[in-house]
Amino acid sequence: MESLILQLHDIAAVKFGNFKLKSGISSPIYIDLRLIVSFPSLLRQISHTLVATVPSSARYDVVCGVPYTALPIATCISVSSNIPMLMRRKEVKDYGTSKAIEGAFQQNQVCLIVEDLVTSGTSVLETAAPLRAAGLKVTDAVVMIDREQGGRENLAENGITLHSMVKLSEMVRILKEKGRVSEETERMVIKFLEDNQKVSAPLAAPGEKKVRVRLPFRERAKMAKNPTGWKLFEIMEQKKSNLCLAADVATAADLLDIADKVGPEICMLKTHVDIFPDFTPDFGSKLRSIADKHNFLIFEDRKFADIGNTVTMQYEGGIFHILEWADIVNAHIISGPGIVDGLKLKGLSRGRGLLLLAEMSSSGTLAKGDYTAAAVKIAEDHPDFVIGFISVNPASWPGGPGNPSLIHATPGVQMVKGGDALGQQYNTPYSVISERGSDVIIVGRGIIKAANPAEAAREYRLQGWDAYLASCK
Ligand code: 5BU
Repeated sequence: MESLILQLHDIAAVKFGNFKLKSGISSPIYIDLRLIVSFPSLLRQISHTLVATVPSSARYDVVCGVPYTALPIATCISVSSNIPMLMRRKEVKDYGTSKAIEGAFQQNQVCLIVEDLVTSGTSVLETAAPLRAAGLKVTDAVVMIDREQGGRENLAENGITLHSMVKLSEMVRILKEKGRVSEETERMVIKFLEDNQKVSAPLAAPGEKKVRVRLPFRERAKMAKNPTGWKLFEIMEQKKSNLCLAADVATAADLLDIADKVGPEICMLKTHVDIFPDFTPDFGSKLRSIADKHNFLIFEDRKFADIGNTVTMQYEGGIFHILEWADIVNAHIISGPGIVDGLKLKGLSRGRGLLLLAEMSSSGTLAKGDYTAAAVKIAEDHPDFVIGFISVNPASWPGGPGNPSLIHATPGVQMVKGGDALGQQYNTPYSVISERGSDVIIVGRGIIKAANPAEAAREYRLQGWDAYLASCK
C-alpha cells in the first residue's frame, strides 16, 4: 500500500500546492488518477490491491467501472481475475432505444462497482442506477481513494457498502511519514477536509454546503390548502411512490392499457389527451376507474397559456372536457395571474388542483430567473387552488423549494443523464429528488419504451422513493 501511494506521488497523480477546484474553492491537494493509464505496472498493482480490498464475504459476478477514469482499472480487474466486465454508457441519447449498459449479463447477477476517487458518492450512484434498472444487484463498490467527504454514508443509504484502498487522510499521513510532504502541508490538508466535509453531499444543491432536510410528505399533507394537493401527498405516503408516469403512448387504448399495468407503482399519471387519434367521450370515465382501482391521480399536461376568459372554456369545453376527469392541470404564467383566476373559476368548486410551470426541462427554456420567481409569487397568492410547480431545480431558486405545502414535479428524468435529439434534457431520479430538491419524478420514455414498463416503473419508483427518504434524514 505504502509503495503504491509513493508511486502515485512519483507520477504526480497526487499533488500538493494551491489548486482551484471546479467548484471554485481552493484546495491544498489535487488528485488526478487518469494518469495511471500511462504506468501499466502501477495500474496492475492497483487492480490487485483493489481486488484484495473487497472482503471475501462480498460476492460478485461482474464488475463495472465508473466512467471514465475507472474504466481501465475495471478492465484490469476483469482480465486478471477472470471476472466479466460491463460498461455503463455515460450519456444515452434515448434510453428506450440505446442501451445504458453494454455487455452480457443475467438478471439478479451481482455487480461490483469500481471507482478511482469517491467524494460524495454521486458518480457511483449514477452508475448503480442503470445497472439496477437493468436487473443487476449492486451491493458493494471499491474505490482507490476515499476523500472522506460523505461518500461512504451516502452510498450506505443507497444500499452500497464502500470498500476503500486508502482514505485521503491516511494517504497524506503516509506521505508525511515518508518525508514527501511537510507536517504543515499535512495539517493544511486535514483542515481542508474538515472544513469541506459534506456529510450528506447529494442532499445539498450544487455549491451549497449546508444540508437541507426535507419535511416528510405526511407532514406536508397537513399543510396543504387544496384537497387534490392533500390527496397527492397522502397517496405518495400510502404507495411509497413519488413517480408520475408520462403516458405519451400512441392511442387512448394503449394509455388505458399501460395505466392498468403501471398503476400500482405510480402516484400520478400524466396525459396529453390531444395526441390520441381514438379519443372517445368515455375516455375520462374509463381512466378514472383505473385511477380509482390503483389509487393514483390524473394530471392532464395541457399547459394552458391564454387569458383567463379563454382558458375557462378550454378547461371545461371542446371535445376533451378536461375538467370532468383531470384532477390536476398545469398552466404557463406568460399571460399573467388572470389565467389562474380563470381556471380556478371552474376548478376550485370541483376540488381540482393546478401546477404552475415555473421551469421547463428543455434546453434553452426561457422559464428561469424572474419568470420562475413570478410563478412562485402567483402560487403564494392562490394557495387554495395552486398545488405546486413544474420545476427542474428548485434547490437553486433564491428561496429554495420554499413553501412546503406546495409540490414540485419534475419532467426530464431517466436512469442516466442525457437528452434526446429535440432538446429534452434528462437528470437521474437521485439528482432530481436529492440534489435538486424536487418531490415528484415525471418519467415518460424511460418507462414506456422499456421492454417491461411495469418493471421499469417499479425501479423508478424505488429510486425516487429512496432519494426522498435519504433527503428526509
Ligand atoms: P420523456 O419521455 O420522459 O422525455 O417525457 C417527458 C414528458 O414530460 C412529456 O410528456 C413532456 O411533454 C413533459 N414535459 C417535459 O418533458 N418538460 C417540461 O418542461 C414539461 C413537460 Br412542463
